[in-house]
Amino acid sequence: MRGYQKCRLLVYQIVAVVVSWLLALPIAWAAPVTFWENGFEPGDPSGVVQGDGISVINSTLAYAGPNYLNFVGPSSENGSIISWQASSAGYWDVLWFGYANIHDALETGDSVSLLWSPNAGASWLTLRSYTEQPAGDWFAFALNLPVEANDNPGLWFAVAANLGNSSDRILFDEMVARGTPVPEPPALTILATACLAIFRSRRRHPQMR
Ligand SMILES: [Ca+2]
Ligand SMILES: [Ca+2]
Repeated sequence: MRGYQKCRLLVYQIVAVVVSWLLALPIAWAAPVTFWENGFEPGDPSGVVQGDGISVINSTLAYAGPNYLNFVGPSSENGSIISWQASSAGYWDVLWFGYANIHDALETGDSVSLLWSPNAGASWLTLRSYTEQPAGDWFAFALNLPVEANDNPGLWFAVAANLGNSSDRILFDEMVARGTPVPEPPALTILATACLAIFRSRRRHPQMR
């Protein structure tokens, strides 16, 4: 390959990359969208409950709507946990938002953890834990999930509690998971294929300049 042909190849490659990048920008910059939510408005947890002290309560105390999720002690011996399937298939950059309310102080030994699973509950990873916290009002939590949560149909969320006595209580409401839609590959593939075809055609037919 002569020098000017190498140069032209490089130019075509750079143009293909830049144009592909520009085409992807509107998708990459798209606002995150909600792909899972649970405000507990059906009046049940809408998840898998294991252990004692987990219920949905209809009360004006709810952060939004009529219902909230209630954890009260004492938790089961190995903890009480509720989990939800929240597939992120088709979404990147997953964020889990929600509201919590430590209604009665969490003393030493009490804990409530927000967990996620990349494999439909086969294993769990802790995103945040609350322990030794004073009682308070509703507060927001926002959790960035690692890249393993991207485009993952096995994504599950869970809340696990170890509460020592009947006065321990923590509430949750308005849980939402958001993500950025995964860019559609066909447009980029077609563009790259077209650029490559043009380049090859010009190599075979040098008069096409
Ligand atoms: Ca609610
Ligand atoms: Ca307490």
